[in-house]
Amino acid sequence: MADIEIISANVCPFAQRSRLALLEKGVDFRLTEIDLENKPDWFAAVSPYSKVPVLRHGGNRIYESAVINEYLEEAFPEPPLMPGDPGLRAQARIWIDFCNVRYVPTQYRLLLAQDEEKRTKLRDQLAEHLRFIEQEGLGTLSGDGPFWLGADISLVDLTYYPFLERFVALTHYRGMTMPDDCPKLKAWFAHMRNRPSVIETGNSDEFYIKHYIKYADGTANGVSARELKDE
Ligand SMILES: N[C@@H](CCC(=O)N[C@@H](CS)C(=O)NCC(=O)O)C(=O)O
Repeated sequence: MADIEIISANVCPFAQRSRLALLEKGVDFRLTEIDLENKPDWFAAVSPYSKVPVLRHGGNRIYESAVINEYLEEAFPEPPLMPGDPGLRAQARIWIDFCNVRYVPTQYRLLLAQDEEKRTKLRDQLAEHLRFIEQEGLGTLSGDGPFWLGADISLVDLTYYPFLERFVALTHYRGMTMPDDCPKLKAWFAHMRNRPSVIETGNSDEFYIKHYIKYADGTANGVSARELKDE
C-alpha cells in the first residue's frame, strides 16, 4: 500500500491542486475521498480546520494545499515544479500568493453574493484580477508558453487551474465571462485542460454547475461557505 495518502473531495479545487502535484511528480499515492456534507468521524482528528486536502506521508500530517505542494516539491524534487533560479522562484511564489490572497476570495465571494450591487462590484474586481494575470503574469513570464512560467509546468499552473476549471459556475450563476482581452489566459487554460493529470482529476462543467448551486443560492452551510459569508 502506498506510503502517501491524500484526503480529498472531488469537488474541492484546493484538493485538486495537491492531487495534480502528486500526479505530476509521478508519486504513488492513495486517494481517500470524503463527503464534505457528511464528514467521517475520524476526519476531525486529522484536519484541524475540518477541511480537505490533508496529506499523510510517513509520520507527517500536512494540511493547506499551498503548503502541501511546497512539501511535495521538497520531498520529491524530481521532476521539479519550481524554477531553479531564486528570482524566478520568488516570482512563482508571488503568483501563488496572488491566487490565494486575491483571486480565489473574489471568485468565491462573487458566487456567494446575493445582492446585485455587490455582484456587479465583484464581477469588475474579478475581471481586473484576470487582466492583471494576463498582463503582469502570463504577459511577462510565460514567453512562448505554454505554461505560466514558460516551457515547464510549475506549481503556479497547478495552483490556478482548479479555479479556472470551476469558472463555469460563475458564468452560469453570475453571468461572469472571461474578458476578451485575455487571450493568453484562454490559451493557457485550453492547454492545461488536456494535461493527463488534469484529465484524471477534473470534472465536467455540469458537475460544477450542479454542485455550486448551494453557493449560488446562499444555502451552502459548510465551514468554507460560513467563513466567506462572515467576511
Ligand atoms: N486554504 C485551504 C482551503 C481548503 C478548503 O477550503 N477546503 C474546502 C473544500 S473546497 C473544505 O474542505 N471545506 C470544508 C467545509 O466546507 O465544511 C487550502 O488551501 O487547503
